[in-house]
Amino acid sequence: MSSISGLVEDEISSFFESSPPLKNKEEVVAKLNQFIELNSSRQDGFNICLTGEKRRIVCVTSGGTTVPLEQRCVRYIDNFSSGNRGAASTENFVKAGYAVIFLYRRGTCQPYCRSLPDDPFLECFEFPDAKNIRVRESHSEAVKMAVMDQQAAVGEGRLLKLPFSTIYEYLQMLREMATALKDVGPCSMFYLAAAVSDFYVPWNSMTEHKIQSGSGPLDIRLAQVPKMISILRSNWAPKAFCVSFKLETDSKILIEKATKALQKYKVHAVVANELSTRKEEVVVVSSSGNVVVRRDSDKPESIVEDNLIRLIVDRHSTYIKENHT
Ligand code: 9Z3
Repeated sequence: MSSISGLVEDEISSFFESSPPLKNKEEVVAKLNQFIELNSSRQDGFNICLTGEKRRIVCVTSGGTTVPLEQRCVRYIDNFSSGNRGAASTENFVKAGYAVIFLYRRGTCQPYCRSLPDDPFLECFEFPDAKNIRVRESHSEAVKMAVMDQQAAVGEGRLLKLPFSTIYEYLQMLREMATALKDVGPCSMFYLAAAVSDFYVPWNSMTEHKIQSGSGPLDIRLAQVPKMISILRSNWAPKAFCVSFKLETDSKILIEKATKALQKYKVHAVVANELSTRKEEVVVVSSSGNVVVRRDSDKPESIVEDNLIRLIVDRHSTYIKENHT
């Protein structure tokens, strides 16, 4: 594995040095280590594992990162992502036997909640009388499945959910996660579906208080966020299987950009998707060629992640076989 250039490394170091430290770092690290320890000691119930293989652990990132404009943040720039891809992928990874660390943007879509209405708390319940509360018949199956599946995943120690909001929190948490997973080696995977800001306001050059409107139009200079995938691949977790995503709105440049990302960041696959069709189809770009993955349109319940995760799990199995020591 060729290491990244000194310049990129300097940019990355200075990004972290100037970031506001994670508020709950000890708690995050403790939860991560406990989850990883629990799952690395398990070989049970993993229907796709190879003989003697430990339980696989995937880190799924989901939702968009925010870029604060003020240190005491009132305004921020956001990145589009509902979190649907990450949540649906998490469900499929758990189903395939993986333990999942779900690193998600606060307030975005959660695993097992896709069949619930937008405001489940207010829409799913009714009061037959003043003393009782019950689930409406129309939502009972969806609520039952959501609660049971989520509780089973968490109860079996297969799902750890960690929230972020800002680009600073996201990248620091990703680094903690990669460092914690380093020893899991080829059985670990990074599935980077979060929509990560390309531009940000460096903390040191950010105003502390709310920007005032009295001084006329606002000029903001955004710096480029250093691409962390390269250091994740070369230093943080070089043995992990790594899947990144490429989002474009212009389908004409999508595959070319995804292919460039594959080569530049040396990830194992890039999932290319176009904004308007992302729920129907994606293209998995890798060194073994490009595969179009579609939702089964003849099955109304089918989602593209069912077929996508099947393919990714398959690729991960091959990777483990090739790198098993
Ligand atoms: C994706 O491309 C995801 O598939 C979506 C999912 C964000 C489109 P939703 O959350 O949508 O289901 O609504 N994620 C990665 C987007 C991204 O920021 N990629 C970077 C890029 O394209 C590389 S890290 O340059």
